[in-house]
Amino acid sequence: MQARERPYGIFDDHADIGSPKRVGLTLGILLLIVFSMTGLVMAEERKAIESIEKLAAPVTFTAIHSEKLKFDKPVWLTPVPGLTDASVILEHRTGKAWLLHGIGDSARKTLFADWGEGVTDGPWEGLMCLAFHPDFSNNRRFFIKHESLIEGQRHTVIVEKRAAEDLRTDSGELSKQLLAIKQPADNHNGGTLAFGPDGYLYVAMGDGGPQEDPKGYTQSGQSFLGKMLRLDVDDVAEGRAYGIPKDNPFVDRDPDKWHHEIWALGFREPWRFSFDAKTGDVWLGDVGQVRYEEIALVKRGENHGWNVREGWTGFKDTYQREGEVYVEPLLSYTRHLGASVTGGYVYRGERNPT
Ligand SMILES: [Ca+2]
Repeated sequence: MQARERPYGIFDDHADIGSPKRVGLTLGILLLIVFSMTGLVMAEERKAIESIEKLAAPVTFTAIHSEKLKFDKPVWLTPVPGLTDASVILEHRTGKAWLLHGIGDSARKTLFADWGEGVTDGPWEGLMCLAFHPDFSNNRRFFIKHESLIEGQRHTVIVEKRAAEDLRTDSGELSKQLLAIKQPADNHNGGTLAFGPDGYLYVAMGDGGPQEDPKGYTQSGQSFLGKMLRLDVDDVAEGRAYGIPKDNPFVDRDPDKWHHEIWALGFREPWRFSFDAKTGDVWLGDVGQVRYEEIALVKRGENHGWNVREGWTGFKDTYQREGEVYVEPLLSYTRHLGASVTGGYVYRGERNPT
């Protein structure tokens, strides 16, 4: 099954999605909180976590470079496949990507790319993420996500690029836009794109802003906003820049009503997510409106509730659909325990036992 034919490129998510008489939820938080929730009872009426027990032993961190090495608002770091001892660090607002060579006091940096000219610079807009293709060391393909002005209109774009043969810089040879998603406001643009263990590219999109998702984009199948998307960048459909995986959950739905790229929905500002290296599970931090931050375990086809649900409580019923199942977050905590949740990784090592 394929989505209806349409040229890849710019998608206008501001189309009138109708007024449903529809009765139709960030990780500096680490796994500390995730582990601390072990033993929580899944009950119908749950209250957000109000307190968290201290760990028996504090988590320790090791500096990956000296204080002399400076980065301007670094927002993402990822190792470079095919290179030993090298990572890429993205600068949020300058649009620059740096290669960090080595680790510790002797680490140094060289410029991987400067995409600043095409990247919108704002407190919530900028260069968000970079994902290397699973076979990057052979095909040199990688993907970036950032905000961009297209004919004066703000968009979030997913762009494919190719590294130089030594894998240490962007070659500049290729810049293929997979998606350009129109943004109603400068915030809530989502953060991560990453390849799953299935080889598909997952993209987390926020509700677009500005606050409370007033147009109901998150619950609409006609919008990319508030969604986890899943794209096939290897088996590319004719006339498109990507393919739709055959087992994406909504491929059997009317393509005029549901984008077939959607893998899960109901997110407000899914900033960082990661795959559990052992189980493949998707762990995601979703920034709350005012009251609750959320950590979610996301599975195929799930609706995580925003803006009908926030945390473990109701938020607004405007876009609620009758019979719709809203998946609750694994963990919901109030702001006095921390600011906007980021995301994190499942840790099974022994250096920092909990
Ligand atoms: Ca936005």
